Amino acid sequence: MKTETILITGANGQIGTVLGQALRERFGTANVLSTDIREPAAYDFPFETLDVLDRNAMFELVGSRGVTQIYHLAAILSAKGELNPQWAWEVNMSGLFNVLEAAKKFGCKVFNPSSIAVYGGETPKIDTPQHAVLQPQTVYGISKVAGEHWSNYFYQKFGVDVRSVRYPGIVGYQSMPGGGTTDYAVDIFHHAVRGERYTCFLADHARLPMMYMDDAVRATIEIMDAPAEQIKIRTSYNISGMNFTPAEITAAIQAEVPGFEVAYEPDFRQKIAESWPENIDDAEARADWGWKPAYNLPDMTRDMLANLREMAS
Ligand code: NAD
Ligand code: AKB
Repeated sequence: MKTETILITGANGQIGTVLGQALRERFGTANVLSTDIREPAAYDFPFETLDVLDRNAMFELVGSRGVTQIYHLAAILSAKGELNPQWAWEVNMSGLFNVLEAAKKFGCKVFNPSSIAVYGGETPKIDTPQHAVLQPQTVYGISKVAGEHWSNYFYQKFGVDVRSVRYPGIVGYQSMPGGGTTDYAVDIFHHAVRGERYTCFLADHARLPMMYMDDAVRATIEIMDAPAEQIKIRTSYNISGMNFTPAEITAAIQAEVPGFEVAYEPDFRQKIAESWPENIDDAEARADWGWKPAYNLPDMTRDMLANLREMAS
């Protein structure tokens, strides 16, 4: 087991819940400090309440615990961000600044996730290349573009070892999503397992890049593990898993759950989905640090249903 001292921000969210467990298995429970503004309902691992906007509290924790790696997951996602843009900007930008400044002061390595939400406007939507035009249409996307560039700046100017991937929509059974446009792809499974009809807030044809949680956690650990010279992009790497429409994921679930019904009532999130790529090209991540996804839509569907059924029994 490697000796690192880890701090996770936003650890009580969709990804942090699962990544935190993976990091505890890898580095030892005592060496991973989970933090969030919300305390988990129940936990048996080190946890502290931390608002990422509280710079003094963050510096105190990072310094006093001898933190060597920060996984910065605290953020306001796309749909929630559109409902309160100034709050989203403040949390996403000032929170990141506090992490980068703490990393600079205490010599930490940082994981700062970005998103497919950096794309929009004139960006090609099919096989969107790594170095495409970035014209995000949401405050969340704007904050992710700015955050990518600030990460690169701290790397170039101060040598802070910041690494990042542009996650697609993440689907997992272990935790619920926190206010994004891709959340439907988790909700739909919970309805299917409960035997309920699902009303989807995106249109049936809204194709988006997606990834199973296992792949997302593995990508995070692999990019953080890679030798520094292999990380040639210090803004953020495209990583691809799968892509599907609501109609396609419905059909995949119906193959396992006959009679499952879905209705479509697109709301404001449909416009956000329309601004994002349908699938992205991740050639650089594959070439530089060996990224390769393991799950496709049928594999993910079977695994989601099996795990949710087991959790319900
Ligand atoms: P989430 O919304 O599920 O969790 C975010 C967590 O941050 C929440 O637990 C929330 O309580 C916490 N938080 C909010 N404000 C805070 C503050 N001021 N101080 C401390 N904590 C605060 O998000 P997630 O899906 O787990 O996403 C984690 C990261 O991955 C984010 O940067 C997000 O942009 C990125 N990402 C996620 C997805 C996805 O599909 N889940 C896709 C692309 C990128
Ligand atoms: C969201 O929908 O906001 C996130 C993301 C793709 O960044 N899941």
